[in-house]
Amino acid sequence: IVGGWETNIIHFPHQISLQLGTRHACGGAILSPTHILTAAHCVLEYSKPQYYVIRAGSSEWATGGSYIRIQRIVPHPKFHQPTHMNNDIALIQLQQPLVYSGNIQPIVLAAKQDRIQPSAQLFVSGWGSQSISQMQPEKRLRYTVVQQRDQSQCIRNYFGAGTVTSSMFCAGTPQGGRDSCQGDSGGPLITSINGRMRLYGIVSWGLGCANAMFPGVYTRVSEYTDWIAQTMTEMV
Ligand code: 4AZ
Repeated sequence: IVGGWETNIIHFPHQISLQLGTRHACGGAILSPTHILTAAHCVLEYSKPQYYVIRAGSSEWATGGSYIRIQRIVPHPKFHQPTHMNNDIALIQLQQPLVYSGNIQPIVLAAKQDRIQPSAQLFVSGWGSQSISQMQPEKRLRYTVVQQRDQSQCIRNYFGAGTVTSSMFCAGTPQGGRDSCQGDSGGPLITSINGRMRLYGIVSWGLGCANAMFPGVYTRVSEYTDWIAQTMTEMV
């Protein structure tokens, strides 16, 4: 997270750290006691579930909370990273159910018809780096506040560098300076919809971090509610 603040997991109890071996790899969001939502590009390299664990309920990715193994990974069937980043979404099933507490809570998905104001505050959180040159994740959870950027402007800005589709949205600030960054991928972007916090985006990609011209690009969660519901049912 660039241009944000340290926080406590109690304020983002849906946030998890997805780890490869003992290293933080990506973020994720709790949907149910046994289901985590993350980005497909986070689980593509080593899609064998036995290589992964998650940590929930801790402000520090390396210690505390609940440390749980993964049973199954289902990347979106139409994710093809070599071509582009479209459909960058994956479901993870845990071996043991999470026990909910103040530090461990599910987040409800934004619904298909949900619309947000351009001025809506979007909260993105994670252990990712505070600058593009930082190689290690942060020890403690951080967050920042961004706004959705104009879709056609974002498509134009990324022209030649990447394809922003209608299943993605861009978020940042007019001046730049606030963004998700390396290590935040797969993590949650939440916002208040009709007075309730909803999962609106998944950290997916971007050119560098916190550049006003190149805002963060997020998977538009509301495009995938059917796939998520159906896949969760099939996973049980
Ligand atoms: C990454 O490499 C990454 N600024 C995550 C988010 C963004 C860029 C890169 C968005 O995981």
